[in-house]
Amino acid sequence: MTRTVASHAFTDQRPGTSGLRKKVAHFKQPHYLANFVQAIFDTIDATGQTLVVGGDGRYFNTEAIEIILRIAAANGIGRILVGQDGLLSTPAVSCIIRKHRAHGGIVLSASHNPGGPQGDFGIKYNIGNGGPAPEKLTEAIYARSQQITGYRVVDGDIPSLTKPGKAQLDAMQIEIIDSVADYAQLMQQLFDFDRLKDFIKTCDLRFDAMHAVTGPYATRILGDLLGVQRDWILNSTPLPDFGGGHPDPNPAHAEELMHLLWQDHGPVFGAASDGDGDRNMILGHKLAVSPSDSLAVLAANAKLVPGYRDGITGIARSMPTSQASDVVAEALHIPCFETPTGWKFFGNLLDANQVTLCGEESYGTSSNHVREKDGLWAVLFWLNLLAVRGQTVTAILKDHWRRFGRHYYSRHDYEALDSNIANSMIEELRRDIAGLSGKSFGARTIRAADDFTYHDPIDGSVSAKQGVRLLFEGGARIVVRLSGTGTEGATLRLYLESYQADPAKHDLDPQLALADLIDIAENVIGIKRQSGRQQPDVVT
Ligand code: G16
Repeated sequence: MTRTVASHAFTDQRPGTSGLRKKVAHFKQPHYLANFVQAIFDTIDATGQTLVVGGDGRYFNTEAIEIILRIAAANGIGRILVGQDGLLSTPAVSCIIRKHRAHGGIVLSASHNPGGPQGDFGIKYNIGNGGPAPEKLTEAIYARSQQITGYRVVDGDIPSLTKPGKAQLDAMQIEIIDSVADYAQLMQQLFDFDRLKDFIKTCDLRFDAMHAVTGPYATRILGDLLGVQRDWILNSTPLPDFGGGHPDPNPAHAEELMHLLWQDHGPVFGAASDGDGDRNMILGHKLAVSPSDSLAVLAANAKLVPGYRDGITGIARSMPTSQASDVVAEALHIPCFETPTGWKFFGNLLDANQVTLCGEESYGTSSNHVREKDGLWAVLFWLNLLAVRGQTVTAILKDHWRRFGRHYYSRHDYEALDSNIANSMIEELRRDIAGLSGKSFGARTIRAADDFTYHDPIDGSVSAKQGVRLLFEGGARIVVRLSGTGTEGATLRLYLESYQADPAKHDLDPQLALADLIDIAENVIGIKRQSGRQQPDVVT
């Protein structure tokens, strides 16, 4: 039976960089999630269509799926594919939408943000190409959420999600699907699994699933299909609170893995993925690969991997990501696009076949095989490269720097700042931009300064105020922007980049190589001065 539940609009439902993310307690307020889901259905018109639903298994995942199923049935959705146990990694949702030609999908995740009752929750809608809804659509969903006065639900039994199978909720068919199968099949099409199996027998490696959604994917793909020892796949059981950890694959949060790789006779390859399986970190022995370098290395070596044997059409990177891939694109005579932060901005370029590989400094890399970033894909790509080149991560990276030069890179995050202070810092900087060009600080001179505006070359849409850039002579950059994924106060991100062509100077600690830029940033922006913070909370 369908009934309408009366509710009232919530003013804070504008999606950020990647969907709507809030504290769990916020999402659990009566009507909060239901309103947003109704706003999605009111906006997309998917009557009679197929949708995909799944999440990263964090606290509130199962309850949220039940709410979505009831509202979907009441809104005339024809069929819903749900991951077993409610689990689907973000790249798997993208893969399943594409493979089953679904109208779209709903991803339940707050990505790398901590989970549990005190943690974060999130929801986003992905469109029929498998990618995050573009801004036009997220804005329309938000606009609808502001007018909502109620939502429709169907009463009736919700099937258990623990086993694959089919069930009916009113007129809607619910199909509980194996969370891994479609995705694993796609990986087998892209990479040389026979070669990988042989290589893995010889490689001392560790993969850290951080108690998040990649656990079942890594166990099946790395373990069952490729023969990685079970105890080399760390933290492989997804937990609602990620074991109390912060499922963010970076040197600051993947401590256990870092410790193993930094042992004197430790593993030669390490990798980790985040809460919803779309991010990746790649480690060599005592070496962390910067995500920007990772994109550049994959692009430069793509032809060595079966799925990209015919070459790549172009590369896209988010604006704050280093220019390491621009140099590779130039050498390959292919274009390199610069987009705002947010995977949604890559969708048009991928659909138009303008680019094959995309990447971001925030530990995201992927290709045209899906429309999301893809953690395990990046791990398999690197392993495939190591197998073909017969070299370690360290050797491949050093070789890359010798050939293309090194883009020293670092990101400094100042988290949970007072929003007013953070906003006024950015506003002040915007006001000062005009006067910065031509200014010198020691050996560095600012060539140009602006607030990045993106003109989408495919649909002509314009996205302004995407981050303040100080561009120096010689290619160095300082970029500042406010994060669109935090749930507490404001997070200010400072991105620093400096190019070094001379191989004799490729072995510096990035913080030292960037020390003068760090000083210039403080001089011009005054983050420490204005926020009262003595140092960033996270340095990657
Ligand atoms: C999301 C987006 C990424 C973005 C990242 C950080 O990733 O999909 O495109 O780079 O957030 O964004 P911000 O700097 O605004 O916090 P994820 O893995 O959190 O979904």
